[in-house]
Amino acid sequence: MSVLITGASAGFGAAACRFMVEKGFHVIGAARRMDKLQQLRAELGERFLPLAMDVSDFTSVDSALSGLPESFAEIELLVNNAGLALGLEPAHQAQFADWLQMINTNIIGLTYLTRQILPQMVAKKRGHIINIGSIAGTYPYPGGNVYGASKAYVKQFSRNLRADLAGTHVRVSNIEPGLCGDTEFSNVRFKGDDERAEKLYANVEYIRPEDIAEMIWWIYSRPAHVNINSVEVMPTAQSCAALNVYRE
Ligand code: NDP
Ligand code: 8X3
Repeated sequence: MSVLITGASAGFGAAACRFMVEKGFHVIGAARRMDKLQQLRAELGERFLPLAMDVSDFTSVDSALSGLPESFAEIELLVNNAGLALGLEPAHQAQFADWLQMINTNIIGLTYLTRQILPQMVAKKRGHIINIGSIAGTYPYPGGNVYGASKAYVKQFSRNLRADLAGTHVRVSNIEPGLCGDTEFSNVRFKGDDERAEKLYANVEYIRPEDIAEMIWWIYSRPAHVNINSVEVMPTAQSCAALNVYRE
């Protein structure tokens, strides 16, 4: 019995791998950067399997899944965490290539991996898929355009999976975090402008990857008859502002 966590080379994914290995699981950590995953392997030992996988590439996903060692092959929990935001420009100025990469990763990648893993869960009548959505999937903000839309997909896909999986005992949950620091999220979004990324977290008690890792564990470790559909979580310092009115 194993746990497969995508986006394991940084942020939430790496923290979740640490947490689940500590809880005694065999954990597969998937990402594109194998050097980062190998570092995690050195830290976590043989209960951690580093797996090179680009979730946006079907061939990469298929070949990664095909060679799993026996002790990792039976996946009990899939954490669809790999994802990214690129840019914060308004829609008419955004790079279309950025939009495509977000769609291919946050939507297509998550959907393909889910489709590949689900049959083994349904056949065993057990399993759990935890998707990592975002508050951006619910609350629009300037520059959130395709990123927010991709997370709205994750929200509705999660709900529809619940509908399809009725009676299979397979659980599906969606975690929707707000501002979380100590990850590479904003460094990636701002394409290496680390100063801009850093400013976003200045003087804010943000959520940390370990908080999300603990949430994953909590959701998974509820009794089998309890399905946490979704968890929306923000730092206490973050809340909703009034709707914008533009005045000429
Ligand atoms: P990080 O940038 O720290 O981590 C993202 C991870 O996704 C990396 O391990 C990266 O690995 C992996 N990844 C990106 N693209 C691919 C791909 N094509 N194939 C495989 N792996 C990929 O970000 P976070 O930990 O903050 O974010 C994790 C998830 O949480 C994302 O889905 C994000 O949208 C979501 N989220 C983040 C929030 C935040 O404020 N930080 C808030 C709400 C949601 P590699 O580059 O090695 O492939
Ligand atoms: C990440 C949170 O608010 O930057 O999903 O979109 S936010």
